Amino acid sequence: MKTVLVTGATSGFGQAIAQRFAAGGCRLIICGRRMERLIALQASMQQRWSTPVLSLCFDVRNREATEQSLQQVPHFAPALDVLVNNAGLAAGLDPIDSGSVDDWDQMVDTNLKGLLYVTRQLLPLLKQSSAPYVFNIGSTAGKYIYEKGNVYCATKAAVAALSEAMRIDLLRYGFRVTNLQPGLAETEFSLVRFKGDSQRARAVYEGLQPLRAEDIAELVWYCFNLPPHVCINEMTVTPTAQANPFYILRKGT
Ligand code: NDP
Ligand code: 8X3
Repeated sequence: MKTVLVTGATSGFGQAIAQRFAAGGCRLIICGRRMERLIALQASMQQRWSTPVLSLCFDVRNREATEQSLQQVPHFAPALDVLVNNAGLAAGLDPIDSGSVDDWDQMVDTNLKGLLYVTRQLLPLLKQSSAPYVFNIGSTAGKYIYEKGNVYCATKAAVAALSEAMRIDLLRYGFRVTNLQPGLAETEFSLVRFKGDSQRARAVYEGLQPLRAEDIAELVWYCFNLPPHVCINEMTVTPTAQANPFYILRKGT
């Protein structure tokens, strides 16, 4: 039985990815800050697929809490086969000369430093796997810098750089590392970015069929199930109605 750890499993991509691996017969470690959601997801996966689940509630920005929580993993499983670095967010959408420094801190500390804390702590356990795999959830925002995306785009460009760095530095250990870069996907992402403004969040997806969290989960599952000698380095996926962040076909336009 393979063991899979997903950060940001309380919502969106992370939740769908955890469910996909659970349905596929894996053992799951699910992480996030919202304990009640972790409990609900754990219960539903145990009930539907008899999945062994460990729930870890911590904030990836808190290095000490992250390290302490992840110390439980070796007691749950002797090796870790898959790490999905998914926890992340965009906070705000403002020009660089008026953006909130608190928003910048939150994005850098979560999307970049949090990913590093989690990965560093889990690498020894991943090395125990016969086929270790790291998925980093990047974004089209890391490929194409758009107006007011500044710091969010920079963190996702950094995720691309770190994915390549992992493939290089971990080459000798047989790691597969994929940077999965989605475009517009309807999750809680925009609600978080616009700090609860649901009208503004809804407008992001108006007039087009966005990606669903389940689409992303299916792609992760596909990559994972390729023969172990095949490593997809990068995967960029958009809704069919989105060529890139600048060309989007919306009904009525
Ligand atoms: P959601 O807001 O639905 O999910 C984000 C997840 O990240 C939640 O489970 C949240 O859990 C977790 N998270 C956020 N901050 C922290 C933190 N400090 N510590 C621990 N966990 C945290 O958004 P998505 O599913 O869309 O986003 C998942 C990833 O995909 C992100 O990295 C995002 O940047 C990326 N992405 C999203 C796209 C989209 O259009 N939706 C497109 C491209 C990339 P909790 O609040 O419980 O801590
Ligand atoms: C999320 C996609 O285009 O809103 O990373 O930045 S986008």
